[in-house]
Amino acid sequence: MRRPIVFAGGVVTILVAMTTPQASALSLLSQWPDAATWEQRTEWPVSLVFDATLNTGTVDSDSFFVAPADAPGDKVTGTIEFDTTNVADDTVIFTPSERWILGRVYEIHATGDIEDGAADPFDEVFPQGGLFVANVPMDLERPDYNPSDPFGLFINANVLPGFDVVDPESTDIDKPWTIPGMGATEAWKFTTGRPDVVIAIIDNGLALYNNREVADRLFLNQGELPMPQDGTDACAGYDCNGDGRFSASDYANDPRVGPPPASYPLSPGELIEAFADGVDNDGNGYVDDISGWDFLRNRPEAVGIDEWPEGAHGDDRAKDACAMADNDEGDKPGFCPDCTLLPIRVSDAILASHNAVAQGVAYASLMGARVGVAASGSPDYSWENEKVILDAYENGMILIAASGDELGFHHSFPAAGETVVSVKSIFPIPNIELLDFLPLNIVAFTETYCTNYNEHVHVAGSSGACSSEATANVGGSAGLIISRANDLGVELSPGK
Ligand SMILES: [Ca+2]
Ligand SMILES: [Ca+2]
Ligand SMILES: [Ca+2]
Ligand SMILES: [Ca+2]
Repeated sequence: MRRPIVFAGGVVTILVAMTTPQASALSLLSQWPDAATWEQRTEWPVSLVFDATLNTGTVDSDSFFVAPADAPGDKVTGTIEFDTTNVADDTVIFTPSERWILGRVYEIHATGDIEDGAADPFDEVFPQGGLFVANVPMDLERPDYNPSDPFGLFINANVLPGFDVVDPESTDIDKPWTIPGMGATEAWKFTTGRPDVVIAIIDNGLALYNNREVADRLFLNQGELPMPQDGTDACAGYDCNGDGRFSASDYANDPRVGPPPASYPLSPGELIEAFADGVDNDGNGYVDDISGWDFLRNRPEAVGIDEWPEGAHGDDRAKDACAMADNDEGDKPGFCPDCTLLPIRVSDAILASHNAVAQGVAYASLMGARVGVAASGSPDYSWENEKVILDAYENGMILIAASGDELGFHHSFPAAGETVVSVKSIFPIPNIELLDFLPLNIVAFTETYCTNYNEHVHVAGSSGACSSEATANVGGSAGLIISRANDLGVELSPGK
């Protein structure tokens, strides 16, 4: 019998075994996954193990259904596989016809008159608690492992490390040391982000707007765009396709918008092409700022030069923070896969002038961003620029910036600024050949070969490399925290 499970903050309380057992020869021995399962991939089936033989004739596709806990009407269809063992552990496997939605809380319901082998009905509510959360997207690349073997886990992405191998599911807020560290999968049990939480990537630009991982996460400035059309008819609102987000795909059936390049999704690039009219329609001082701004060239396309040696550094930061999950693309989702990205270009490399960064920060704040990610460093500094960053902070935007990658103790701006969260990088300890029986990579982190140690470091962020990736990962994490606060109606200031 499981103890009651209370999630952090007392948000959800699952009381198990609260129904009086009915007279039945049949009961559920176990359910997988259940609320205590720390990892459930979005494509995995659920299984129910009964403690006795089932009457196979009484189990069919109507016997069970699975639905989001907050929307029982949204039943997920699937197939029931009856694992006829005819021994005392008959198993029913429910395989969804589509993937579970990342981060949704699902509930398993029994509906039919299922009988055991002696024709006694099973009429209990699941005594183990029916909830589980699909918290690992299918586009997170990881080798197979045995979930029952804690040392069988190998981490090859920066999304999962930090969990407590002794008690990976702990959410006991009285024992914070038992709560897993920077494991996004734990946070995804509560939220995968919200469209109204905007994360500004203040960097050297995207590689291209049409990237499948970010195209439909990019911010659109409603004040510079006409109402989308469905054919010749104006849509009822800017969210034309009704997915809860105003993004490029809302113009998919708009005849004024040209098609994206072959095999690419529609992006703000096509909208700039179609709707840039040389007028600052929303009067914010930026002409045709449909999706971000380039402060280096002072124009509305925040796209960098991918072919340069440093590449489009900003593109990777955008993906670290917000790459879409479960879209058959990429090898890892962003930390906040359902937040919104505001691309702002301030440099052509990973060094940026403090002036340009401050302009980018001011613009991000103006457009309502709650998080700024500045994974670049400025060797210069001015108090006027620092004041701009302070204003953004007081206006509700938290700036997350890289401490730098020189393995040194010098101060790099904007990270060293008074109100800025400075991030250094750590990564899982690589396994050591002579000690390869020890899974070091899942139990501890180590210093990287790059990142700085200036006096102002606030957060050691996990990454695969240096402080840029760690900074964008922390930015995505901040997006998750703000999203969850918004869900709960909690006002979160940058200071909090
Ligand atoms: Ca939409
Ligand atoms: Ca404008
Ligand atoms: Ca315009
Ligand atoms: Ca993806």
